[in-house]
Amino acid sequence: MAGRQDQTDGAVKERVDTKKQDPTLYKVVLLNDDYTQMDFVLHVLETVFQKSPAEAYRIMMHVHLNGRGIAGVYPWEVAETKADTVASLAAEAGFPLRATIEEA
Ligand code: TYC
Repeated sequence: MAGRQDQTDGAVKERVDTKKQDPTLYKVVLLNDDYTQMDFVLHVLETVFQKSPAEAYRIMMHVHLNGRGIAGVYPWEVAETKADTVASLAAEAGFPLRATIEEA
């Protein structure tokens, strides 16, 4: 509407978002161990990291053979939540599976 203003006294409202946008991305890295069942790792990759069954299998085998592998890349708070979820699910299931976070 003409003449309608979101600002007063000529002060322009520059920020609408309440959250600051941090462009830095972080890798959630899954670590291999000798005890976590492969099926459990597939379940975690499919449910926490939204991977297809084929992609989950590829990542799980990569971690199994190479010691570590990227489960996903996210903004900090998302990466932290996913790594925490891996830790909770693993503890609940009695597996030592671990995920770490690294700057991408
Ligand atoms: N190495 C495990 C086994 O042989 C499988 C495994 C894969 C564990 C990936 C952890 O992040 C992992 N049962």
